[in-house]
Amino acid sequence: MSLELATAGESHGPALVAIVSGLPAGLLLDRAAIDADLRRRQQGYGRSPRQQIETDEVEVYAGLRHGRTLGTPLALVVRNRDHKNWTWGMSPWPPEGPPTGKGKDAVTLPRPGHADLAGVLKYGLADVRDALERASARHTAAVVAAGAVAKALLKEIGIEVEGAVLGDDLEQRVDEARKAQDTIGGRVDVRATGVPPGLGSYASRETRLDARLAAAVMGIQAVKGVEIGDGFALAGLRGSEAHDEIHRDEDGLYRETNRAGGIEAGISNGEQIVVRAGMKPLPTLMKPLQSVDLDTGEPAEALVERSDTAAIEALAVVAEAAVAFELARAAREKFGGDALGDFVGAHSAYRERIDWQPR
Ligand code: EPS
Repeated sequence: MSLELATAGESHGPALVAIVSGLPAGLLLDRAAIDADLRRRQQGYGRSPRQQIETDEVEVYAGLRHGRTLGTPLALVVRNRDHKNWTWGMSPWPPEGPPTGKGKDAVTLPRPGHADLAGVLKYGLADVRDALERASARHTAAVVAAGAVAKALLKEIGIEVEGAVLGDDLEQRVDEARKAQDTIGGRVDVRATGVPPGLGSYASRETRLDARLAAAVMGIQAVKGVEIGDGFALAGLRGSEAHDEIHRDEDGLYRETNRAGGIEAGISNGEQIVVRAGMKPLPTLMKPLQSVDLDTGEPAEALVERSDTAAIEALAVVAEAAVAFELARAAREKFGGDALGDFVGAHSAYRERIDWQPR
């Protein structure tokens, strides 16, 4: 059984869409819990005025009846309220009437660090907007909606996932950057508890849980680095300092340290899963960097438009969702089942076989 996520949607188009397939039937979803995660994603310090326009809420178009999954593809939609200001500029069909509203003028000033230049070259576009709209981190609302569903599934087998910002000087850094008309990045970590040993496999690169989690988190806009556990710091240690010794007491096997971040050889080992991510500073600058006007070929300053100073708190929520979805995928592969009870039952039987309980 394979849990999959497909998303679609542009930043200022009508809506974002997420289709989650491979869920078992009978999972109870809580609309308020999904909406609460969507709100958490929007509320971080340093976000753009766009967040005052949006109040993200999930709508469900398929796969759910009376709050329970049907075991069929679940179709989630998050509308872009801002689309009303872009109805001409982002009309899916050829717009009627003269150009009006936002997005009516072509963007030709690519921002260093954004998708703008690589996107227009790759796809042969005349308007940078055709590249930046899908590349926008607005997309992460769809990931968070799907992640909330994954968290509901994981909860059924006792797994909890939580993301947090690393460093406590966030607000000061945001204030200073905003004053300087600049932007910042930052670091987050995501911890998953209750993950049994045995998710993922060393059999191949595609099945390794660490590789899969790294890809899931690296796939989030603006992420430039991912670590599992102590990650890069392990490279500077000796083996005797780096590895987590194995002990046993009356409750079973355990480790006193968790430098491996809960994964050895691509398989969860029963310890807390720890994934860290580093985010680059956001590329839309109020004091723009040097660029080239793609229309004239002349030097020009990059595009300036409404943007965030920081989105690091949002990243903590999005990375939590991405990690939850990947763990749920790995759990679906291991425990299978068309009905929720089959899935939960297989997990219980497996735990009994390996005599493991979360600490
Ligand atoms: C983004 C630019 C900004 C952000 C957006 C991501 O959008 P706008 O140009 O509409 O102000 O607000 O993030 C969101 C809308 C969101 O919901 O997270 C970008 O260029 O990536």
